[in-house]
Amino acid sequence: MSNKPDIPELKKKAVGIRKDILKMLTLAGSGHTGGSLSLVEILLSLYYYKLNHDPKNPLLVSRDRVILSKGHGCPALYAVLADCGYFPKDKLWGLRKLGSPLQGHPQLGLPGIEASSGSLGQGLSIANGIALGARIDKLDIKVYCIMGDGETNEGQVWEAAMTASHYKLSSVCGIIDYNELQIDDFCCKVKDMGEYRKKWESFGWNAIETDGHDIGEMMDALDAASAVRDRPTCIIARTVKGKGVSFVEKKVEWHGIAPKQAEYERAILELDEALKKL
Ligand SMILES: Cc1ncc(C[n+]2csc(CCOP(=O)(O)OP(=O)(O)O)c2C)c(N)n1
Repeated sequence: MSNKPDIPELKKKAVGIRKDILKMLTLAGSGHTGGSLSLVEILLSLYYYKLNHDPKNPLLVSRDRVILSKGHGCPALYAVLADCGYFPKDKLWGLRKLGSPLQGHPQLGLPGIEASSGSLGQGLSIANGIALGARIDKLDIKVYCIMGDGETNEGQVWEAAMTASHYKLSSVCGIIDYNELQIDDFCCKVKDMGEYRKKWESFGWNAIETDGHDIGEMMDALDAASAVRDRPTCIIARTVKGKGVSFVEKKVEWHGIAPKQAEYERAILELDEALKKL
């Protein structure tokens, strides 16, 4: 972990990443816009601050791991990985094309991808396995698992939560992209999870609530998670689905569609305006 990066610079980078995401999705003509845009600051606080990683040596044994369990949000991950230098940026424009390593859900083989994902609910179990293996190998690594709030309706998440707490896997850190929406409605309407933070705590986890678009708060939350050595931590990062594009924000219909050309151009204008104000 390095010193804290320049937050104004990262805010500008977040706008650039959002523009990349929109271009990828528009060129692909399909994909998940809302749940990609909500992930940007979560990913930047990991990749530009917290992670021990080396994009030029993606299999570095001592690297921290990131599992994007909500795999449909991968356009955001791909854009950040390319920006870090894991692979050339022009690969982004092949999203979802036949033969491209950048498929609609992450798959092993692309540098920086630690697990194939997209079938929701599985990532935390994978994170536990990596953490237990690292314990045997005496590797001091962190394993971050990014989940959607809707995803945590899945029963497997809670089996994995019990496992992580049983084995005191403090190296595991769950991050919830808590944008309150899922595929076809608000999470509380599909299956209300009640007192969400208490739920994680009752499963033996340390839980931290934070603003998932405030990079400074996210960095502090990640540091607070590292300081806890006897339990796993869950960071509940409050986000806005579709963040940054007014006509996409909080709109359930933008879960699984890509912008059309005119929508793309409108969105880019908005983001360019936002950039001028930074
Ligand atoms: C096991 C499984 N069931 C259903 C789906 C279909 N699906 C894709 S995204 C999604 C909603 C996920 O909601 P959330 O985790 O909150 O993601 P976000 O709103 O952040 O995009 C569903 C049900 C899936 N990918 N995997």
